[in-house]
Amino acid sequence: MVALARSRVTPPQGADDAAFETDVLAGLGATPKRMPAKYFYDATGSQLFERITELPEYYPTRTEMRILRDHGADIAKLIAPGAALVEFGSGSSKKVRILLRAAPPLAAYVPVDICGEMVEQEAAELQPDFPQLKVRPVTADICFPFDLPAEAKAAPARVGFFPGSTIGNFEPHEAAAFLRNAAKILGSGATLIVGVDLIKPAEVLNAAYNDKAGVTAKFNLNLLTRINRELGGTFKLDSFEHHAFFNRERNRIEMHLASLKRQKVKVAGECFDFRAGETIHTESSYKYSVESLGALARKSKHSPATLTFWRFRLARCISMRLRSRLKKA
Ligand code: AVJ
Repeated sequence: MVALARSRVTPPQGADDAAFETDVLAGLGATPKRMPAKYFYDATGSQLFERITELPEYYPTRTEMRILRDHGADIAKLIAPGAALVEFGSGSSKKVRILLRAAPPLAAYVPVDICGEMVEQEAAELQPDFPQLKVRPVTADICFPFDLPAEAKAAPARVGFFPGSTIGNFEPHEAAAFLRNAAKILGSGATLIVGVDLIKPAEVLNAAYNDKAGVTAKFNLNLLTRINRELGGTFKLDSFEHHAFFNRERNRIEMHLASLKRQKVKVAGECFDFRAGETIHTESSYKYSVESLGALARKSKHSPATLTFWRFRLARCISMRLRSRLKKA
């Protein structure tokens, strides 16, 4: 539990209680009602997500692990010896282990996650397996600028690692802003290795977000439990239902929590009305094509000239290399 105690020393940036309350109240006050997906990841939510990754229907994690195993050596060539590796939204750090085994000696590995407990604990578990590596966890919201540890700042180069199709949780304009923010954090000229889920048949997508065991439903509903606990909410969990479907027009999975009846809910002293069937849009998971991801990168002003795609035949995820040519802002 040393890891847990240490996590309190690192102040969560942009992920504090005040931001949670502000965002939840704004989201419930909006029409249609919505909630930022990043708030799924409290300790329980992070554990539930780990269970999702093991579900038979949920292919992205398994597929990406396979890509990393089959092509780890090639992907690792993007990392110069002595560089610092910064992982955005590191979660369980399972994927980076494969990359670390293939990578040259590094100045540091910096896992960054919004869930402080998770990032500290995973770092503590990773360290003994890579005794030479300086593991320097950071608790931060990756949507905002954050400070890198001294070892990473001093390194001659920084490489970002953003697997898991987490980029799909952002609206396209937010994803472009994320790329700009990552370039600012890593420094101009840095490389970012991104894993994205590709557009695929609706049946496959719908099954992945509507698993038979109901773990995704639990993950979705846990957001209400968190609001009840942290913001004095009065959500009744049995009067909301998990809805997930592929929106073909926008190439995104939408997750919603649907109110099963007309009801009032209080959060942080404010009252909110729900019609029967009204939903809170809790997550979008955008699916990309090689072309649409390239267009996004260009829009975010990362040089298209140095864009390299990793195409993996038969695989359902792709990784993309972006070399930021941003002038220092
Ligand atoms: C962690 C954002 C990649 O969108 O597939 C899984 C989260 N939500 N099942 C995804 C999630 C429901 C996941 N990401």
